[in-house]
Amino acid sequence: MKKRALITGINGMDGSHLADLLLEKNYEVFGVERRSSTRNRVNTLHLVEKIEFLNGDLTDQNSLFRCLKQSDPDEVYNLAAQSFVGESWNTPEYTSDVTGLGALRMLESIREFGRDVKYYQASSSEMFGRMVENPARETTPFYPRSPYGVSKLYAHWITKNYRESYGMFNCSGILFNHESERRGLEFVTRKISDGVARIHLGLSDCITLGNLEAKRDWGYAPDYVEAMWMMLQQENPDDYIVATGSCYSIKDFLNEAFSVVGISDWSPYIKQDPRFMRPAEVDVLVGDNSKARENLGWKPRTSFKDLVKIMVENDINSLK
Ligand code: NAP
Ligand code: F7E
Repeated sequence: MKKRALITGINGMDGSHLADLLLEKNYEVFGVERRSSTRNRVNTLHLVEKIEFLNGDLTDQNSLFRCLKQSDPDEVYNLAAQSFVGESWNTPEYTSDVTGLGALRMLESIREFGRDVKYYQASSSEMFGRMVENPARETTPFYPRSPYGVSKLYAHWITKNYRESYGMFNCSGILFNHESERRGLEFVTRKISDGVARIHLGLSDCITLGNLEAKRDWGYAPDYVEAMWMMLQQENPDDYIVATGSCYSIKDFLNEAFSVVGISDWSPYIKQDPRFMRPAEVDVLVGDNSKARENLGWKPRTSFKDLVKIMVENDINSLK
């Protein structure tokens, strides 16, 4: 019998990559999308005939319960969130509702549903924020620096608490930044890859950014969704860091991205604007992936250089 998976955030970057992976593994895939005036299926157009879309919203518990009844899943991947850190200062209450309480609503719905369902929670390296240990491990204390990070921390702990309180098979993947050609355009990597492609094609003459000194541990999303799936295939539920172990600055990303189009001095093309600075910045994030390597047999397959190249070349081709 085919396994059945329910994915929230199906139209997001990770949701669409995870659906690709699970279809390859012969799952029946159900994707939860929220209602919008115009459908946002840029990342999932290729999946329309292959998966079933269900209407649901993380702010509405009954809608989640209905999605469970309609899909009767073996595995639930809770990937939906207000996921943009910068936006979380503009909408802290909404972010807490969706990103924090949304996880609680899904867990409560699963409890109410009453069948054995394995649950994956999309936790984030933003929970480490001002890192108190470098690289961060599963045991490193958290110190979130944004309403988004705080909301994810709530979701993380409630996932763990429901595992301990009710014996649920709940796993949190503490994923460090991961990117792909399906990344939203407001995130810095895609903003740069799109900007470089536009400059290369003569469609634009600059990219306006915020803090260029921040450092991130960037991996490739299709590698990372594999770790999500692996966590739910283990004998026992647990939490894992998923990261590459290396980190690069925004400047390094710019170097690499501009070099794809043969530009070595990118400074004339970059403007900085305080609008893109954050009230509290996370200066550096890097993770230790030893536990995922040892227990899951997971490792990242795509280098930083290849990631940047994939993104820039994809944007050039799409814009052409
Ligand atoms: P994403 O592209 O922003 O996707 C988030 C998805 O959540 C979107 O499809 C969005 O729907 C959906 N969503 C937002 N609010 C919702 C609501 N109220 N009800 C139902 N769906 C809602 O994010 P991503 O990069 O794929 O990340 C996936 C998950 O991993 C998120 O939880 C994110 O916070 C977390 N995470 C991401 C990273 C990373 O580096 N990418 C790292 C760690 C953790 P619309 O399409 O309608 O907007
Ligand atoms: O910012 C700096 C910005 O918005 C990265 C989400 O997936 O990963 C992501 O969150 C860095 C920050 O991602 C611009 O200040 C400079 O230091 O691409 P970002 P993020 O905040 O790291 C974590 C792990 C998640 O969980 C989140 O869901 O880049 N930066 N200039 C800029 N950032 C943006 N967005 N735009 C700029 O112009």
